[in-house]
Amino acid sequence: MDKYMKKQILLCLLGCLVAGVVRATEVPQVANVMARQITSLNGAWNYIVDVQEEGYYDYRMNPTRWGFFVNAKPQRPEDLIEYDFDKAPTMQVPGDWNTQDDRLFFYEGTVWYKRSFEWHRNGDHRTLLYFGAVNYEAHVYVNGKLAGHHVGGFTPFNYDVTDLLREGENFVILKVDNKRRAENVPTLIFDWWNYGGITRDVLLVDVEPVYIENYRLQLESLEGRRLSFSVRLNRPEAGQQVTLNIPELKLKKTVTTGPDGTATIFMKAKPQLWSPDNPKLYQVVIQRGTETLRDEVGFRTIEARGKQLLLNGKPIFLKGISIHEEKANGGGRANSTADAHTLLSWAKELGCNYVRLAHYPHNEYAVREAERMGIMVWSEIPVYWTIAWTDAGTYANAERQLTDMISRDQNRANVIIWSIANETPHSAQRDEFLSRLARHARSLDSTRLISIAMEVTSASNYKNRLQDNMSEYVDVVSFNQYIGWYRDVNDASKMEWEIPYDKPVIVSEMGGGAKYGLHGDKNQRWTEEFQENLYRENLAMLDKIDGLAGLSPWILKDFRSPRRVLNGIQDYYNRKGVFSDRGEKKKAFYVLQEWYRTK
Ligand code: GCB
Repeated sequence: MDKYMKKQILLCLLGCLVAGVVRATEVPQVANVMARQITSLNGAWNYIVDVQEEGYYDYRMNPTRWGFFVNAKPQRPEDLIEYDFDKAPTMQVPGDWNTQDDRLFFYEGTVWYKRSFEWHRNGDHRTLLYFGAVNYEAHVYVNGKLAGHHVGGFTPFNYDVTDLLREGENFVILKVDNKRRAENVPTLIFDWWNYGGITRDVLLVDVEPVYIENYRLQLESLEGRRLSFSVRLNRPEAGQQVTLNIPELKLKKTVTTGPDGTATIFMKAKPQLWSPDNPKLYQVVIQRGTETLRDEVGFRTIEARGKQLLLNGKPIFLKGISIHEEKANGGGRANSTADAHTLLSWAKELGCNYVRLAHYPHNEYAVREAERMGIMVWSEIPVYWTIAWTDAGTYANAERQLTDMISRDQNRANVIIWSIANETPHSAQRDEFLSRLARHARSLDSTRLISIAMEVTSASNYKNRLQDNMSEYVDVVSFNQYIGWYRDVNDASKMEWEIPYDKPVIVSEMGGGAKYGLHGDKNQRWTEEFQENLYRENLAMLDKIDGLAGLSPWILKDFRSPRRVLNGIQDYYNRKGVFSDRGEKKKAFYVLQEWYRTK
């Protein structure tokens, strides 16, 4: 053994002693991940479908130390190992499993994923393993060791895996489980496809020991055009200098972090304001030593004044449409700028300046593409229907999803509303849960509006009155209503609305189903004419709502749902799209387009 090797071994032993057991740690989400030093682990991953979780539990249902995550290989000819990732088929990551393997179309359960990768130490740098989203529950293993466990299918998470990595070849294995459970968020029932798998990007992120974890750059107020910039390092380190540079504004400022590793600065500037008519974004460069992050940031204000919504101080009407994160043609989870662009172009053609990204945080590409296209966004977490209101773990899970959604998108000028729930049944426990969430959202971000999709499901004497204890916690009062579909047909013209709150009103859903190409009388359900008439009657009714500030009908495109079983019509699609699942326009599209022309 030469001297050099001896030294290496000694160092290694010392490292192990200091670190105790070698392990990974979950670290707060790194913001603006695409601007970092990244290596993509997207592509073909081997997978094993594990219906009974044989790769995790032994035959007495105890978690086994010899699970699939160790990636065992026979050492001798007589060795018994009943799985082999390298002989298993592959699927594309990111991507849902349901549309990549016919056998998995309806599957809800566990699938194991594995891929190998090369890694080389980069001085004292750290390596984070980042997932854009995994639906729903993920156990992540690196070289056979648990890196971490995550629940929640639509938000990013990352682990510092440096201490689990070795020079050269490494492997990462995931156990992904999308079984529905009562205490999950969303819970057992929800009206969309439970696409399972590693549905968003997987990246290795190379960071220095100290790095910029997140930052926030925004317009504080229109008066005096004050910008604020705050930055947070990954650890409480004082004296770090961070420079913000916005060349087009000739603005360059340096801040020094305090003992908690954060710094904030206010400055005067006169940026052009971001708006749907002029979605102006500025190139921004943030630097700390040798670390450089680039971003595109827009500046605007959004506020509610009485029943008015003001963008940059001027009243605005939100001409919207709701969207699920499903590919434009043929379905499957969407996860690319191109996917987003197609859907958002359809919304634009409809005349939209706004979209409701339902019912969970969509991928970052979609939010950014909407921002470039001048489309405002309502972003929400899947606190949907019958959540387990009294379960502490459920609350913690919802709060975590809310936190991660906000920390990912807090610099997006187009995101104007955080919504924390959809159509939840009233009760004291639900009020407690939702008011806590609303307060939490406000504590994280006081610059955007908070809403909840409430509901009105009946009216006495045709008088619809919105009544919800949560109204005092929101800035914008929103509700879903289905007159003409779940409620009486053809009585929209008789309906009156009373919304007893001095806040802007958004109708967050309305609509009805139609099968593209099915024609008939306007009273015949499932025909395009029925849906067209429903839109006509509803839009005329909405015009009479005092304080109506926006609308996001349900929905842009037919989307997959296991609850929609009517043969020959639904075939596991919710047919309320104004586009079919293949992107064909239904008649209702033109009614809505015409109405938006007048707004
Ligand atoms: C709703 C839900 C939405 C459903 C829709 C429907 O109120 O918010 O998720 O898909 O109704 O089609 O019933």
